[in-house]
Amino acid sequence: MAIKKGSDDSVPQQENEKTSGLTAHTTDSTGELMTTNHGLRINDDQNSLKAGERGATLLEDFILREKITHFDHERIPERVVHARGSAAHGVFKLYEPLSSVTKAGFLNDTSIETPVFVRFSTVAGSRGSTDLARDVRGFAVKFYTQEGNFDLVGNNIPVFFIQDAIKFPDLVHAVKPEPDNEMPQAASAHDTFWDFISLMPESAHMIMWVMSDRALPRSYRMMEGFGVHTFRFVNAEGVSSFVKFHWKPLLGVHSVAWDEAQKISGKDPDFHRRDLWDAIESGNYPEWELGVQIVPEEDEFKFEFDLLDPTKIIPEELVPVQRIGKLTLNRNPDNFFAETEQVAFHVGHVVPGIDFTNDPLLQGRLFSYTDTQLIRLGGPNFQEIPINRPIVPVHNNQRDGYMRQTINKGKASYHPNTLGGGYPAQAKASEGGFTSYPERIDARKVRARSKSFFDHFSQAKLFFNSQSDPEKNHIVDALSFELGKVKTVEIRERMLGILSMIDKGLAAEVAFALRIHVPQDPELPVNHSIPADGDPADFDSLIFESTVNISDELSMANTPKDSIKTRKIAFLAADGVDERSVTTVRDALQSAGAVVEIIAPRQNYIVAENDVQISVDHSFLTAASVLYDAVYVPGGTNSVATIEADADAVHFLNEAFKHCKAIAADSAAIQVLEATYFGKKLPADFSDQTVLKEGLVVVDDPAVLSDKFILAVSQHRFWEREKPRKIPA
Ligand code: HDE
Repeated sequence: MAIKKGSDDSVPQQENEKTSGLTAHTTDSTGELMTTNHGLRINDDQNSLKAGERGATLLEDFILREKITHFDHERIPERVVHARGSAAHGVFKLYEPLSSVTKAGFLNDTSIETPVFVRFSTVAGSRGSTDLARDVRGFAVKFYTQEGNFDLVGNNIPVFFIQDAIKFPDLVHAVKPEPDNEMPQAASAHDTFWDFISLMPESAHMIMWVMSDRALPRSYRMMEGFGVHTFRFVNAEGVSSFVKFHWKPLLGVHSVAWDEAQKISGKDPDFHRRDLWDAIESGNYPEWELGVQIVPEEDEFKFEFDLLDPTKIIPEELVPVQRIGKLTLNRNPDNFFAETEQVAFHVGHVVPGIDFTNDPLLQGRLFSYTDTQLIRLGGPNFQEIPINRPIVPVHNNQRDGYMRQTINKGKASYHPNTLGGGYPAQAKASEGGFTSYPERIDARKVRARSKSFFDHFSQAKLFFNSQSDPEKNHIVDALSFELGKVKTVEIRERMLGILSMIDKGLAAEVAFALRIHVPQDPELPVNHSIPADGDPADFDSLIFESTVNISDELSMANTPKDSIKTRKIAFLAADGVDERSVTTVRDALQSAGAVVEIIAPRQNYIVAENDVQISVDHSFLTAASVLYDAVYVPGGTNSVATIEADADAVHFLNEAFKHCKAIAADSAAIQVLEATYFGKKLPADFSDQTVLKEGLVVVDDPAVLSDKFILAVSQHRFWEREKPRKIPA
């Protein structure tokens, strides 16, 4: 929508419907003539102005200079953390009013569809780094509510490495590439990270999550989100309760294998970005339910952990998650830079009914986000960039600054005033004016941490104990990999000491891989970030008893596995393929919501046994097993012979087997499976049991095969296959 000339609004308003795709500065050049930035029509965009055809370029060429100058300034500083990200527009719809706990308008009115913009990210890597780094994922949601923007700036892991904001720069310096040689990119497997972590026992719980497969999501669409901190809800009567926010993906929580993640990083470093984009373009809109855990204010001290400690979860066994509404992402951005890069989130963007607690990490974040936008977006007017604007009008006496867009009318830019009629006026609470929750604070000023924050291990144990055996093995492997990349032996040993406080078996297995000893009877580690005059004894870790020993929600093994929607399935075929063996299975998989791609030795098409042409999506050169969820080999004598003899096709299957994916073959193609590494181990008969345990399906009737294959793909992975633990690919 164009800026309204003569409008009374002081800020140019964008369409009230954020979802309509039109924002104040949206432009579409279709059918338009080219102009300079000042509207002059350009006659020649191919040649600079010269003194003669072969002559020197003239300084006079203002068109050339304008174009090059703009280009020279195209980059802005990337985010200090979370630089690599992808985003989408969508809507949030509430199921039931939450008036008993919060007065937030968008959590009370079920008829409102609140527009949202969601940005997912990795933390450590640069803007151009791989999506598949072992890392926490950012999950930042901007709700454009009728009461202003509410930003839920969370992660896909419910706890954090540190308890106090003052340690954040240290954590980030430690995980970023090392400062002398800027290596490694987007990776925590190096000395400075583990040096820091091994001195910070408070990170133990988070480390368990980051070393688990949670740090390797299959898709942004298949990961949970968490607000991490305990926030406050406040209702219309002023009664407050504590709240933890959760996002639960409707497709379940799924991950890839570490070997796979590393290979995807080479084959398609945009894997998550592409997956999100493609899903939305094809109408498979990603969905999450918003969940809340509510704790009445009087129960603040009821738990064995401190609600203000961001290294702790509230186990769902103690406080269930109520699902209160649904988030649907239904539109890709029009312009990556204008929207995804320039969006500015801030934990301090709240609406009446949502407030903060004294979590010391949250308190520090309340400072950081505006501060970072000032440098990243170049000044104090970043809230005027279309993606950051609220859908409600903005009226205040803030003025000027770099790149100011708003043309404020009138003389009065101060309050109180009479020249402006006293406007803009303050809003009473009954008019939606924000009032802070009047929490009582009466304390001495200290630099200290509550003893209730000193239990660093009970929830790390809870997480580890709640994992399935394959998940535990993956944590052992991840730690063996990460510490195996650490060169300083003392750091490895110190970490083993920490791991032994979590689980002796875990420490022993990692020690075995590193071929060093777990320190004998290690003392509870001291937190080395103590004040200069502090007594280390005052900073000793404690171990509290957890009232919950196993929490089912913490294991991805318990996630829903009832759908193959949007799963990508590769068909390996060549000329001479049996057309029915392709189309019957393809139709069945597609009707169950999967995406099928045909991969052949060459691009474009293959010719089936019956001379029908079948289009090809990729050749073995442009596709890779790691980019698919499952593989199928159809029948047809010549196709089977070609695939069996093609080393890339056999490698494709070997990798799919190694990464524990469902594999199916028409029984007329069994010789292709026999040509693989795992061919030697094929079970004699492929019963339903085989499907369930091994994920291998070989049947001669394509219709029967489809049913069994769908069941296998919905299981996501058959990690039990890893038992022998040595599968080459
Ligand atoms: Fe952030 N964080 N953070 N963070 N964070 C940023 O803000 C910071 C923390 C999170 O997609 C920065 O605009 C401090 C926890 C996400 O644009 C910066 C502390 C959690 C994103 C910043 C934390 C997060 C950021 C960098 C410790 C999970 C990406 C660029 C006190 C609950 C948002 C920017 C997006 C981004 C500071 C800790 C989540 C520098 C000081 C805990 C998802 O302001």
